[in-house]
Amino acid sequence: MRPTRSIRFAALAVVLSAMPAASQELTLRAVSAFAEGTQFSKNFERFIEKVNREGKGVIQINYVGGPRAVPPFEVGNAVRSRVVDIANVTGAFYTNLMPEADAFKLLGRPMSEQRRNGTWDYVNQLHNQKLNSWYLARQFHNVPFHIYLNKPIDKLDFSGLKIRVTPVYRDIVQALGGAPITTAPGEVYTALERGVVDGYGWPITGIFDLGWDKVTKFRVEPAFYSVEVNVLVNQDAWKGLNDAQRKVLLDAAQWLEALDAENEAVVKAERERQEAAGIKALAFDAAASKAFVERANDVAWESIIKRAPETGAKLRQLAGN
Ligand code: 173
Repeated sequence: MRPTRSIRFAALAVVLSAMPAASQELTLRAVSAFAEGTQFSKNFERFIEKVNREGKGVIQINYVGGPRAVPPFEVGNAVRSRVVDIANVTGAFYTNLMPEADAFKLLGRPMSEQRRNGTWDYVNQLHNQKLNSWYLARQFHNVPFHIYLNKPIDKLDFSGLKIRVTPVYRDIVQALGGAPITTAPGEVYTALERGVVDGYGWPITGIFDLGWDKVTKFRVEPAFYSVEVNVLVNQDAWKGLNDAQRKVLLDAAQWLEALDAENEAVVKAERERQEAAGIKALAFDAAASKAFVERANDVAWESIIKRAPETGAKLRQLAGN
């Protein structure tokens, strides 16, 4: 006797539901807001390798690449609308969608602590609501920013200087009399080479990646704020994952955050490398340096709280600075 169509269909359904996890391997599409292989993409790329190694048969990540795939200031929107499933991006690049993202540079405690004291939870909620994404990991809390210049200054005053910025540096550059010009990292070299700007904001690490050392004379001391580069997962993609798939991502995220322990040595090596490349540190006395850092913090909070009164104030409370 031949099985009826409905029996055959039911049998197929049973077979499908009993298939091993291997057949359910899921692939997420990823981009980075920073160029491939450079300082602020590197650890994300290590994270992807780890997921692809440990997630065989469960979850994989297809790395589409850096800014050639999606322009840096569009990456937040791309993860929000699920043009990509997962992104490596700094909050400074999506303040158009989340003005208070500018405050993440002021959250400088180690991530292990931020996960314990409620900061991660709150920042995750903000991402859920405003970026339709899950705040999977944050990197580089212990790497600070600097202003680099091609004209010397004899006090901490940027009057008459055009300085390339992102939202990270805009308020302090303006407060000290400089003229801020916003560009993506990919335009910094040309802007310096052509003299469109006299300097730029950037972390202590990474200026060699795109050859900026060749067009940089000075680094202003002191350092300020705290780099934050986040791994965000589109929330619909996140909700669609099963427990095994989430576990692979969560374990790799924890590992990624722990890589920040390497940064102390990376920062030290980078300062030495800049010195060897002839980039001169412009340092000022202790009182002026302290005033600069305090001013940088104050103008940033003021500007964030003006744009996002409630959430900005809550972030300031969590930051404790
Ligand atoms: O300068 C920038 O482009 C910027 O805002 C940034 C943020 C985090 C890491 C590196 C650069």
